[in-house]
Amino acid sequence: MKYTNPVIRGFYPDPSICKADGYFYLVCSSFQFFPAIPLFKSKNLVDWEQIGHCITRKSQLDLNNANASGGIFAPTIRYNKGRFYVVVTDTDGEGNFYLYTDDINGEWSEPVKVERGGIDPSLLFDGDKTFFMSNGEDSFGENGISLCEIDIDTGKLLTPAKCICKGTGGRFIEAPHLYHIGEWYYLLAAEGGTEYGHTECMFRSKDPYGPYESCPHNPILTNRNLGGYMIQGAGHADITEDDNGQWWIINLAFRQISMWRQFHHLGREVFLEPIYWTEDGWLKVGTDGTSRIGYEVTEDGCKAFDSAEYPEDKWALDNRNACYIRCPDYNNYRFDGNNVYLLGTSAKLNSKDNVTFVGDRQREFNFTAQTEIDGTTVGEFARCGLIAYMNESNHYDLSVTKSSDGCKVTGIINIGGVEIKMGEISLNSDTISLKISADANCYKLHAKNENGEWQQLAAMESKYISTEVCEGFTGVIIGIFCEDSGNCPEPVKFGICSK
Ligand code: 6LW
Repeated sequence: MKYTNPVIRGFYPDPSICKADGYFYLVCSSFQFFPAIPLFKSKNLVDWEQIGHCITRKSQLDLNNANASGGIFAPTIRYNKGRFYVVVTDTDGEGNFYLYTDDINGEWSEPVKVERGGIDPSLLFDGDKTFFMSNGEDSFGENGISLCEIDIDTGKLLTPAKCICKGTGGRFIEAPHLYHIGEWYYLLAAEGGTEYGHTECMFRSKDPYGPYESCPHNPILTNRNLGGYMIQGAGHADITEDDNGQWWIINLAFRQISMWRQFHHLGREVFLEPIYWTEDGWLKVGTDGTSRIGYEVTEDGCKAFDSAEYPEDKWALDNRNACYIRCPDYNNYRFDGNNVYLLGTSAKLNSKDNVTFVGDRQREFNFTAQTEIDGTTVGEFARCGLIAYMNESNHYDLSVTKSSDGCKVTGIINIGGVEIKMGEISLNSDTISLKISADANCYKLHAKNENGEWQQLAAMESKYISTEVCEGFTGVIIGIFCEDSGNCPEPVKFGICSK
């Protein structure tokens, strides 16, 4: 098999994987966006299809006032006796809980709370026991990876939580996953933080509560020593075995905007490497413990390759991938064929309000997004448009408002909460065509002028909406939005150019 990383592209961090009935299933973090916890399915670990989300109902999660890069962190998916479980942290509200379903294509349960602190929870089903782990303080105030037993029917703790591992000395030991393989309990955990120093480490013990010995070649995975390499930040991993007996690790990593420019704005993405058991029962990742751009994997081993043509992508809104911010009121959205109707409210983009916004992740550096707004539907007090959105303080907008003889379009750059108005054009045509195009380094915002030609209204470097500048854990989402401060707003009609 030959493939290119990332295998899931765009902002889908903290991947966790399980296998059931010949398929692999994968979940990721979603932070302040709703629906929450994207869920993917694959036959071969390389081609993934998003089949839905685990959290689709407000009764499962309240993201009102969730912070940007707060909300839902680091789910783990596991399968046991015909049932799927996803355990996760709501960092702005409920803490740790799990959901379950017997039908992976159907709805998930209401949350079952686990009264344990920490983040990055995980489960191990082991005989008739269910172990719960997270990183943070144990029941005695000790910090590290802590483990306890829970009753999986109620979420109740059956034992106090005990710190089982403090790591190898790197900062932020997190993302624990425990596996019972043969006579060993293997613990995988990330260290170093989710930036350029990120690593994945491995430990083992014959008793789930330890003591754990550290793998002699820890970290088993890291790109921290690959200077001038596009892929950085590899860590936060989970492992699985395919039907041919080949083992695999999936992890997050990110693509810098170029070899020597240490900025990333597409978020942390999903990477895949083959892994191999050593004779003394440890894992080696890929060719040399790094996460590479591509692999060719045969029965004899694997070869890594370090360059790939990154394709161009066109944005299209699809109900399955659509992201809303915090707690959307679905009454403000109507999808009708290629058209989307957005009803603006007084909620503003530059706030933690539930602004009317729907978008999809940007998956490639080179891409174009286009929409046509029906200018006759833009109300006197409305502001609507097309946007490259990192969070409420950092986004690049094509903003449409009503003017005396039609509409005007303004290119607006928001960086660090500062709004900079760039070019503006007035139009008296009924159709307002907007386009955002980008390459790795730069976004360009255009509108069609009176002569029907694309006119650039703003251009800005991608690095200003990168994680290194804006902080946080998310990536750029391309969306359409509508605000309306009038008393009786009408929905604005957007024609979305599909792929
Ligand atoms: C997550 C932590 C991490 O909880 O980032 O990369 C945090 N690792 O494990 C948020 O995604």
